Amino acid sequence: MSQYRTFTATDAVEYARQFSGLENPQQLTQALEVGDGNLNLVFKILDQQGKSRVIVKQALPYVRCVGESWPLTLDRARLEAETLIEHYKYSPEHTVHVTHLDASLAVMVMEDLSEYKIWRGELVAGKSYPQAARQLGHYLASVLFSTSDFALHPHEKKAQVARFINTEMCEITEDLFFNDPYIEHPRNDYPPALEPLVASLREDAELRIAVAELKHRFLTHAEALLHGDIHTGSVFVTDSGLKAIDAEFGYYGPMGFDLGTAMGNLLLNYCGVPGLLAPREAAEARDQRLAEIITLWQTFSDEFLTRSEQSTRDVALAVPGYAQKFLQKVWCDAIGFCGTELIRRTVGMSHVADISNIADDMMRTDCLRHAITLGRTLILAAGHISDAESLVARIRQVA
Ligand code: SR1
Ligand code: MG
Repeated sequence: MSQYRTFTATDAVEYARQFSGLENPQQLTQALEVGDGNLNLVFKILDQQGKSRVIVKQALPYVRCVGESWPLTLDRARLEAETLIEHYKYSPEHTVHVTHLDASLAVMVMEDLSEYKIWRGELVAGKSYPQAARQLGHYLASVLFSTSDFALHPHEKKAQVARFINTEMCEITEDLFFNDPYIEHPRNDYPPALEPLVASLREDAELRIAVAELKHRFLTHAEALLHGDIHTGSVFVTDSGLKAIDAEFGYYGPMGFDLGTAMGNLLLNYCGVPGLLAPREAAEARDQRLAEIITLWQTFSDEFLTRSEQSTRDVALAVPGYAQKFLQKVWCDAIGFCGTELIRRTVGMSHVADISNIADDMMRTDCLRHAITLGRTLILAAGHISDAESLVARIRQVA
């Protein structure tokens, strides 16, 4: 059993030489630390020609973006690697390939994805990837169906629920999504001009009950092995491909959480583009984000239904009409969770470049206001929006 130590670049190269699985590991000579997320160290391991060949990722014993004052379990590296390995079984085309894990060092080795770009960065730059929403819908349908009671033997499903208990990472989500934005909390972060709007969230009894209901579902509904943090910064894209990464929040939860997180991040971009792009490009980008939300849901639900018709294992769940009924609930959850993602990324501590990168203070505040108002509308309307077209119509009504 290895003793945990935080890797230097030299350690990462040495480790990659041992565990990359490459035919000629001695070609690996240099490491670049490229982690720009909130939590971990990420090293690109380069060969003698300076080409990145493999990735070494290590969890730190604290939240990287905050520092040692916020300690965090190292077991998240195991949970991340095992979630990705599980998802890779069911969607190898859309999941990063983890090839090695050492849980005691909190280190994993995975395929290099240098030809891919982070979807959020591309969206912020005004670039669209027409295939991405369909591929994300396909990924989510494949992994969520295949890890659920529709597909697994009940003994295996229960063993998986236990294996993927992710107490500390879930607690972060429980606090940041469902608590902080609706109370006065030092982690919250928004401009003073928005105080009246944020205060009105705290005082909105109907909203607070709807958020409580969503949190309760997040706490209790072990429907499938979720990615747990599938925002556009956890998705790599090329013109033809898409891969999910960064699954340290993976656990058994409600399917609508993953769909809602993805939809919420498309809507954060929708809210931010007027501050990032020229008016004509912004209008085009907005139409694209709404079309992507429709495609994401259509692909997910079509693929989920096809799979349920062909391979539902449980005789009761296989009864005609049940999968459709279940998907209605997933849809309703997804809209609600989407609303909570919009609010926690604007009122809470963890903001996104789609809005933070807006240089003009007034414009940025207007975009934040729009996202908060949209989030509240969606949380409250979630049970009354029957399909993706109606959702888009409702989004367009919120100015
Ligand atoms: C303290 S971690 C803050 C956020 O970063 C991660 O990417 C998750 O989205 C988490 O909520
Ligand atoms: Mg992440």
